[in-house]
Amino acid sequence: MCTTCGCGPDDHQHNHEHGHHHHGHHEADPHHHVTDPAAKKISIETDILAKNNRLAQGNRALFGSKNIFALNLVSSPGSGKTTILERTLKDLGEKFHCAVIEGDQQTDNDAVRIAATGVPVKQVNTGAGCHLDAHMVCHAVDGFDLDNLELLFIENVGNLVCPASFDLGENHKVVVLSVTEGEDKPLKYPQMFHAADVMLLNKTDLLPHLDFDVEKCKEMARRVSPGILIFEVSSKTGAGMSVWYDWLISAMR
Ligand SMILES: Nc1nc2c(ncn2[C@@H]2O[C@H](COP(=O)(O)OP(=O)(O)O)[C@@H](O)[C@H]2O)c(=O)[nH]1
Ligand SMILES: [Mg+2]
Repeated sequence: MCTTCGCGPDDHQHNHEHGHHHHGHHEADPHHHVTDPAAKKISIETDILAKNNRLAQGNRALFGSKNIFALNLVSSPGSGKTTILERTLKDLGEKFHCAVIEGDQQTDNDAVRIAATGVPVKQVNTGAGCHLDAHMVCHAVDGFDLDNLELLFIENVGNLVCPASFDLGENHKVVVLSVTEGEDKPLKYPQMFHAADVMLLNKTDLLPHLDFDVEKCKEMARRVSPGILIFEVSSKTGAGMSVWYDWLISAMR
């Protein structure tokens, strides 16, 4: 058994194919006679999310006890998460003790980019998995000096769907949308924009070449998430990044 989160060796591959609830003891299985495949699917999803939420609460308690401010960066592939992190770490890395967890299905390309900034980084490859979960994060932070860590960035797998459902124990989800993706993405992927507290509208340096309507995009984001904070940035030129830093520092304190 793992001493960090209490997982057993079979946990990672457990497919819950009988729809059992696993609360650490055996009990009457309320789904034993379920034959409707849709109902069975919902039951399995509920199991997975309940387990994830439990582990996320553990992560949150750990981060809280160590005074670690954790941000979960989510977006579609290529919106600029890693580039935003590279610049943010260059600009804030000397003020705060930072660390990064890099989630990708394959390769350690992003971890190599982050390591070049001098900040400790841990790569998590999810294989076929389309999101990070709280269990992966729980193990990934194990390697960091948590007593001295102040700011933890988690770059999620590029995907605007699944990461919305998986709490990692972070303080805030930060969704990155780049102006090349079209202003309607908040309406198309409302769960993600609803789950995020902050939206970084990235690649604003490209606006002169595009028809992208910034105000329309912000209005669409606020329609699905009225309280969402929106910062317009270019992680390439650095434009707008100081406003993002100001928010980050005030939210940490
Ligand atoms: N023009 C422009 N390109 C950017 C900006 N941010 C990122 N990129 C480019 O977008 C591509 C994907 O960026 P990356 O950070 O790897 O995205 P990720 O997949 O979300 O981590 C790279 O070629 C970056 O150089 C930006 O603000 N402006
Ligand atoms: Mg990346």
